Amino acid sequence: MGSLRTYREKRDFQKTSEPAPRRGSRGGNQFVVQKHDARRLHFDLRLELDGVLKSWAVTRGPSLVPGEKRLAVQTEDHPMEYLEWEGVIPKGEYGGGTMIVWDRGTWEAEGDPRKGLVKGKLDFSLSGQRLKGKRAEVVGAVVGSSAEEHRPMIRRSAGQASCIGGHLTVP
Ligand SMILES: [Mn+2]
Repeated sequence: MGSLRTYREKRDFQKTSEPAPRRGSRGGNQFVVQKHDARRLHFDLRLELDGVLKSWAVTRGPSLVPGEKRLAVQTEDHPMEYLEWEGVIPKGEYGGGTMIVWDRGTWEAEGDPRKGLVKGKLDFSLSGQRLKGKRAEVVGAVVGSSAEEHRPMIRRSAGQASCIGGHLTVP
């Protein structure tokens, strides 16, 4: 079950233009990948689950190389409004920098994603604008169990790198 408490605690909504947290409807399976030009450029992967966006910061950009690993660090759950949020977080605030939506679409878990998150292993595919179709399908494995733990995610499908923008290797 997701919680937006940490998201709220980390931010001053008088200062940041990010959305104040509200829980969304529970049935969806949308995802967003945002490009976040913060202190260090990274990508944020967010998967809708139970009315919140489960989130990971991916410290390097998408890779076109099947099997290549990307480090992903789980961050606090984000509110549904973040699916379309773009803007500039003021310097000095948490996550200060520019955020743009890099890709959006739907995701599909293999098996029960709640169990997967507890176990620290989440297999899924993405179907977005950049990351779309069978060839661009991305399957990720999240390893680790604590929120603070670094979670390497590995692209396990052998899809071809033919889509526009490449695939995320996953995140
Ligand atoms: Mn970020």
